[in-house]
This record gives sequence, structure tokens and C-alpha cells, in this order.
Amino acid sequence: MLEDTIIAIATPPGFGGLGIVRISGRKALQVAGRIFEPKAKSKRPIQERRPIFGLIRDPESREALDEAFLTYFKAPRSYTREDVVELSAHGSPAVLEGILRLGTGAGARLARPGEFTLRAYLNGRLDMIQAEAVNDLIRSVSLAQARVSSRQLGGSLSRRLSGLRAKLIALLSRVEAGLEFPDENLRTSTAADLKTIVWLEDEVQRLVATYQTGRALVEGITLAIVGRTNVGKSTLFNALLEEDRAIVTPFPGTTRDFLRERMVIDGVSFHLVDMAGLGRPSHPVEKRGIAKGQKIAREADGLLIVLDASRRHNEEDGRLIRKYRGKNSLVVLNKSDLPRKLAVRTVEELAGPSPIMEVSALKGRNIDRLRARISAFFVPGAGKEEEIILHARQRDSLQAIYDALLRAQALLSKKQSEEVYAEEIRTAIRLVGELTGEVSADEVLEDIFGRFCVGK
Ligand SMILES: Nc1nc2c(ncn2[C@@H]2O[C@H](COP(=O)(O)OP(=O)(O)OP(=O)(O)O)[C@@H](O)[C@H]2O)c(=O)[nH]1
Ligand SMILES: [Mg+2]
Repeated sequence: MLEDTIIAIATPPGFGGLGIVRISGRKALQVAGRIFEPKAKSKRPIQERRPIFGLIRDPESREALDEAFLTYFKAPRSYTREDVVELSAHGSPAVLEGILRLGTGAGARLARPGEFTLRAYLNGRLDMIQAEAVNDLIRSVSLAQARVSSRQLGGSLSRRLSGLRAKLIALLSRVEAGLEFPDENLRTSTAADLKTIVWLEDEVQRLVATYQTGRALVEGITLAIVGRTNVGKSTLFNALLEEDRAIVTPFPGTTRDFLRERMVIDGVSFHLVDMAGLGRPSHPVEKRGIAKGQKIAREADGLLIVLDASRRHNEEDGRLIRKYRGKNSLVVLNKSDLPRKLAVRTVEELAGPSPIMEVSALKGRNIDRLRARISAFFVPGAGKEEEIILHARQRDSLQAIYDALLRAQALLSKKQSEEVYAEEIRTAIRLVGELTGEVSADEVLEDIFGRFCVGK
């Protein structure tokens, strides 16, 4: 499979100032040499990593297609660790397709999606985590996600996993030595091994827990603004968006349908939803709006529960908060510019474990702090230099490692069969290997790389 030379357009489809065709494989230079003609007449051989200017020319008809720069990356100092040639021409789909056609005519084969990265992986330049990070980086929809992927591409998560693996191997070799030479008392104390296993469990569990943040980075977080009518939900919606988006009036029941807008905090996308307030509907449309709102609130990733600080306690608020217990919520105490009627104690009792933030949506008071709070509360760790799991595949592997560790721990603490215990540690080691791609079946590779973009 690595015998042939592959070719693909590396830039996105459509018209652009530049377009790049990439060739990788043993015959990369030879293929390029047939369709590219340097402008300078000097017969110097092509140098590594030095773009040279020339023409793309059909070797048969001698027709010139476009001007282009050719850059040669000599193996192994290239993305795939093979000989790579990049032809940078004008970004017209017709020109790029033409170059592709000439390239295949000259002996290259069209690359499949992800095939360049697959080669980088098979040639040992990237492990599986890094290969996935390449694709994540290309497809990243937020700066925060790009930062996480970029760190993983640099190998940060891979290093953490190899640390895990080293500890597991140490555990295994101790128990194996004990099994092989039972008389020599080589086994260190069970207590020390148990301690290591518990540490490993914590480490794995920490990583699993970051998946929620990872998913949020990729998909964004839907936050519904809920509360009674007239508490200032639409005013808050507008203040957070810094845009006069929703209609605000002094009359209860202003918002009837829902509005959804995107805002970005620290590079993370939040889909903010403003909707009808809860209260006694005076019109069938309001009733429909309330029902719709409740469905949205139930399905949202998190809630901003808005209370009006200038009004006395209302049973509705308590009912609302109780209704959404168990959902990630932040309580926003609005209208703090007006004389206070709602006691702090009451709000705290109502809010329970949810954090409370006092603002004035109308005056814009504390809105920046609310934004920071939203980010810290709903996506903990997103802004920090932390490892974050972005894929269900990675989360599932880590969960399986965790389960194996739990079984190992139980066996060890009950001092049951050392053979079975060793087997669980071996399972955990194998699972770490699968996660980083040290051991992987062809279909797994196909599944992972098949999701990549063409030309990467
Ligand atoms: N003083 C003061 N008034 C506010 C504040 N926020 C909103 N209001 C006023 O409260 C009234 C209702 O505001 P909206 O934003 O329409 O309230 P809502 O919760 O969206 O109301 P519905 O859509 O009817 O459920 C308007 O007159 C706003 O100007 C605030 O922080 N301070
Ligand atoms: Mg409203």
C-alpha cells in the first residue's frame, strides 16, 4: 500500500488565490518532474525546501496549464516521512483538477481521504492521538478547540498516556516476576501496588471527565434563558450578545416564540436561547410559546435562570428552580440597579448548589463578569492548559481502561489469583496501546482515517 505514490488537492474546494496539489511517495519527484518545468534554465538539481518557479505543462500536448511554485520535501523530513512535492498554483478548481489529471497520468494515484495522515501514522511520525488531532485542527470550529488539538498534535496527551503505560508495565513485570520465581519474594508490597492502581484510576477518570468539555468545544453549548415573564430575559439576551436582537417591552408576555443566537466566550461557542417567560398565559400563542420553551430548556446543556431582584419572592421562581434541579444552572439575579426586594437568603435557598450572579441587564452592570462565570462554570478547563478528550473513541477506551483497573484493584486487595490480576493489567496495557494506535486493526484505521478530509 505504501509502494505507490499518491496525489490530492490539499486546499479546500472552490476558487482561491492559491491552490496546492500535494504528491507523496517514492516517485513524487519523478511525477512532478514530468508535469512541471522550471522557468530558470539552470540545470541545478531541485533543492529540498526551496520553492522554485515554473510552469505546469502537459507532457504530451506541451500545453502550459498554469504558473506554479514547486517545493520538495525530501524523506524523511516531510509530513508523511516520504518524498513529498507540493505544487502551489492558482486556486481555480479547473486548474487544480487539471494538475491532478496530469499527475495521475504521470504515475501517481488519487489519494483517499486521510491517506497522507495515515502514511504519517504508518511511518511512525504521528501516533493515533496526534493523527486525530490533525483532523480536529483542520475541522476546528473554535479557537479553544484549535488550541486543544494543537497541543495534542504536539504530543501532550500522547506523553501522558505513555506515562500511564510505563506505570502499568512496571506493575505487570513485578507480578510476572513473582509468578515466575515464587520463592524469591520479589513482589513488592501489595499496598504499594494498590496505591499505584488507585493513582492510575484517578488519572484515567480525570481524562474521562474532560470529555464533556471536549464535546462542548466541538459542538458548542446550548444555554437556555429561563424565568418568569418580565424578569428581563430578553434584555439579558441582548446584553450578552451586545446586540439589540430580541424585543423588550415593559409588558409581561413580550417574547412568545424563541430566538437562538451564537456568542463566543474565550473561543468557545454558546448557543443562547431566549424564550417565552413562565406565567399565566393570556393568549393561546403565549401558551404555545411556553410549551416550546419548556422543551428547549429540558434539552439545553445548561440554563441561565433569571430572577427579578426588585420584586418580592414569588412561588413561581421556586417551582421553576425545582423543576430544573439536576440541570447545570446558573442563577442570574437581575435588575440589581433597582431597590432590592428579594432577600439574599431567599435567593441562596432557592439556588441551592447553583452559583448566583447579580447583574443589571439594563445598565450592563456585571455582564462581563457573568460571561466569565458562564465560561468557567459550563466549560471548566477550556481556557486552561489542560488535556481535553475530544472523541468518543478516546473516552470509550479510557473508560474500558478504568474498568480493567477497578477489576485489578478488587483482585489485588482480596489477594486473589495473581494470574487473573496480571491478565487485567495486560488488558489495560493493550487498551492504552489501542488508544495511541500502537496496536490497531485495519478496520479501526479505515474507520478513523476515512473520516478525514481529502488531501490530508
Ligand atoms: N431597571 C431594570 N429594568 C430592567 C432590567 N432588565 C430588564 N428590565 C426591564 O424589564 C422589562 C421586561 O424586560 P424583558 O427583557 O422584556 O423581560 P422578559 O423576561 O424577556 O419578558 P417576557 O418576554 O415577557 O417574558 C423591560 O421594561 C425592561 O426594560 C434591569 O436590569 N434593570
Ligand atoms: Mg422576553
